[in-house]
Amino acid sequence: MTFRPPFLIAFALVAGCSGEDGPCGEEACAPCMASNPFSCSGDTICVADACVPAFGRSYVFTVTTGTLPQVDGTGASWDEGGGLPDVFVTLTVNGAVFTTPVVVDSVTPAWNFATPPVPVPADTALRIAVYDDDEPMDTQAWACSTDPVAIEFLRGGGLGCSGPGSLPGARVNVTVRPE
Ligand SMILES: [Ca+2]
Ligand SMILES: [Ca+2]
Repeated sequence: MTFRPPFLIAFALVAGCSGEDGPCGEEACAPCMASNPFSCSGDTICVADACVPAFGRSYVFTVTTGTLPQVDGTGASWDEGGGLPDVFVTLTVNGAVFTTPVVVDSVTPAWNFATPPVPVPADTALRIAVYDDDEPMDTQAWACSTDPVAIEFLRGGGLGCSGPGSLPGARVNVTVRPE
């Protein structure tokens, strides 16, 4: 029992020391304005008016909206016998898969589907894949991958995943914000 108070004091000193080391170490993080996220450079993003390390924190990804052509990449209708696409999107972050609901018969689907907070370490692999819901098998319309995920995506707060040449104008939009 006699050794307990000194031990607690030592522990408090260690905790206090690490608490003073902010996310940018002993230096203060560079200031920035949320309205101009690109005022941060390197591997940093603007959070609460300071450029802080982008990686090693969690983000919420939101699949917002999409635009699809009336027909698929082969020029055929999306559904057998005719019909607009029934679109859903999968978002894969380092192997964790998040799937939006299906929006039936739409070339302008809106999901506004948000993931729970997802950890994003450096060297994170991100994949966005767009599907038409079909029986017996869903058809992948197009997909985009970024590995490692680009700092510009995290910093800018979003990206679009566009279809290939046979799907001109096809696009799905995804936003990202730190937790
Ligand atoms: Ca359909
Ligand atoms: Ca379909």
